[in-house]
Amino acid sequence: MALKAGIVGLPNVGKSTLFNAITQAGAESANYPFCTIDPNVGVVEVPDERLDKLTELVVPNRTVPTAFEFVDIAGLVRGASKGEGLGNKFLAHIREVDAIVHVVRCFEDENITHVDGKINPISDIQTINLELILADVESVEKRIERSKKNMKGGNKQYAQEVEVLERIKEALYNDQPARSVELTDEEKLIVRDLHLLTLKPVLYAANVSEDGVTEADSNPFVQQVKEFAAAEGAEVVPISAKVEAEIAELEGEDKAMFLEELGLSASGLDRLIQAAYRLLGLYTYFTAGVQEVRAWTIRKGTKAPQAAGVIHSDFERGFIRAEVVSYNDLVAAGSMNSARERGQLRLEGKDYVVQDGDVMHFRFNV
Ligand SMILES: Nc1nc2c(ncn2[C@@H]2O[C@H](COP(=O)(O)OP(=O)(O)O)[C@@H](O)[C@H]2O)c(=O)[nH]1
Ligand SMILES: [Mg+2]
Repeated sequence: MALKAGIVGLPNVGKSTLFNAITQAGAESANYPFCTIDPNVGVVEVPDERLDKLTELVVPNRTVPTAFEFVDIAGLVRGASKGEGLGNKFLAHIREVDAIVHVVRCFEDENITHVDGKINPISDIQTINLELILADVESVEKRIERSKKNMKGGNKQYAQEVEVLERIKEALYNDQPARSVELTDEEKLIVRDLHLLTLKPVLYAANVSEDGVTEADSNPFVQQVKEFAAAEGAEVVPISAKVEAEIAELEGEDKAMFLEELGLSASGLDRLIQAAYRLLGLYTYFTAGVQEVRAWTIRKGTKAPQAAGVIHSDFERGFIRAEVVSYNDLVAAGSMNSARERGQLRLEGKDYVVQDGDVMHFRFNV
């Protein structure tokens, strides 16, 4: 399961700089065989305090965080939905991602050209959003036309489809993204195969100048982005792509010293990765053995056998049951044995819905 967050934004806002920082920060590729081999795709490990705590408790031979992919999506310019720049190619790439990280230029630098000649984060955001909306209008209108033809056969399903799509179309015509339309689970299913761009969850990465990282909160550009995002219910992560690229080249003590010089406690990259992971709507469960303590990613609502299948298809095929203890119970008990003595180790069957933070041990037979 390779979940992807796509990095979008106007040219020269710092997308590639951020992407390079992400890939340099590096993930042990041998641990993530699912990952795509593509220069525009980078694997990121998800920092998780719970994994650190479990490592302290179990003292395993190795610890493996969970991961997902970031994609650097180049080529979005004004007019992309009409084929400008890389146009449709860009749009096809963005259809494949599960969430969008929208990089917004909040740094000033005379040497770096802005496509519109001046820094204006809100106008930049609206330019990108408009292209995505226009692309969706095209998809929705096409589908409405087709469904209306099919409706003549008397199939109620098409009438419902048209009703939902008309609602989305109206939002798009009002410059609102498809995600602003309230949809039931059933309706979401109806529109799913359209892969609407503006239905994908979004977070904004406000790229600030290297000397403005600690004052990002008082940066008026960042403030504007925050106000805009708040109206949409979206999150903003202030970050300096350039600083992150420099941090990514350092290790250990050098890195700590550099962060301290900048007055930062942790890299902005970690905050961005965590925010993107939340945005993907994912749960993490853990396996904790002496060989390996490891975090695994599932979608909300995944049942035990399918969760086991993320580790290996044999685990799913031959699933018998799972021993489960919640992370909080395990940490409070201090060890697997005392959790068992306290009766906090549960045996769960194939209908168990795995919860975020579950520590699982699977019994299987193939
Ligand atoms: N001063 C400054 N320059 C930056 C920053 N982030 C990116 N740049 C520069 O802006 C230019 C365009 O960046 P790039 O990442 O290629 O933008 P992209 O077109 O969005 O991929 C490069 O010369 C970067 O070095 C930043 O935070 N501050
Ligand atoms: Mg680029």
